[in-house]
Amino acid sequence: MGADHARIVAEDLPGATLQVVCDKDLERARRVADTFGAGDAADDPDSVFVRGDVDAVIVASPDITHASLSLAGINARRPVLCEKPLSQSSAECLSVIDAEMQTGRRWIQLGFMRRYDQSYEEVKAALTGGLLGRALVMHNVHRNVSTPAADFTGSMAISNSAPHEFDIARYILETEFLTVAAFQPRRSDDLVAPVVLVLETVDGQLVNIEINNNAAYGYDVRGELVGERASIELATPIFSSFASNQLHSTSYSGDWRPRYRDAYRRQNKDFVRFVETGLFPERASDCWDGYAAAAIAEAGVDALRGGRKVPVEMIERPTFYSCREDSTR
Ligand code: ISE
Repeated sequence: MGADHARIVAEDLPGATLQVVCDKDLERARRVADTFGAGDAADDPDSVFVRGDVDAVIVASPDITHASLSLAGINARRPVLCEKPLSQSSAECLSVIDAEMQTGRRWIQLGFMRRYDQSYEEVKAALTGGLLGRALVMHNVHRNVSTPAADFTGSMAISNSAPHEFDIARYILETEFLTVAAFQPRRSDDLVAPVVLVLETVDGQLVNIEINNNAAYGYDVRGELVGERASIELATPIFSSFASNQLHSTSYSGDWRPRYRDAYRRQNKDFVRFVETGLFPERASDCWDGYAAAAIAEAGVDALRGGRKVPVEMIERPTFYSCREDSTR
């Protein structure tokens, strides 16, 4: 993901310059920096945040480093686009929220890029435009070809992959979750089986999510929002279809990056505007959204382990995060 963001900044982000690429493996940082024409390479993230030639930082390192690097950005007063999740621990998310609130403005834009995907944009527009009537049920399917890391577990399907659905459902329905139940079938092999989650919102709606990190056939994200009068379904952008031997076929991407290429570009353009103006983007997710995703995931992991429905426990939303416009309060 870091190399992908470096490419976006270098090739597709007017107004931004790729200044330095940082990785704990300095040689790898140098390779990416050379590939995309960055001015420099580094292996010490803390030094990068305070450089005079760095205005903002994109964090795309392993999940467990996201909160500490976001705190480094806040302490250095540098806007950060942090890949999801903010943290897999809701308590750690609260420590970042505390630090950000103490500065009086938002610094962290979180990388829930599906908010910038046109198919979800049309789902949200259909609901806010009154075409569906009251939203009742949101169905979500999220399938990866194979687990993104060797040590991936069913719990990580909930804490690493499902946060995309937690966030996009909250964003589209403009609600919070009350409870979560989680189930897992048994595979015939030792691969991580799909996890099926059923969530209740505080507004009496249902959201179900299938996370399958070992779908094998392709990267496949589906969704449907069912209202009292109509429903709307996500469509996956298809740019070509193949016909041969009396067969007609289209292809799946191998992972999320081709499928959400445009969403990442649009998200990162909003980040550049955020850096330039200090105005937090209306559409973007922030530390509160990161905290909510972590709290829901923690309840989901408990539900999977305990085999029962679990309440989603969250603090009261601070007013600091309730309005979406100006971040420079
Ligand atoms: C990965 O971190 C992502 O963000 C992808 O969008 C998601 O599909 C994948 O499951 C995650 O591991």
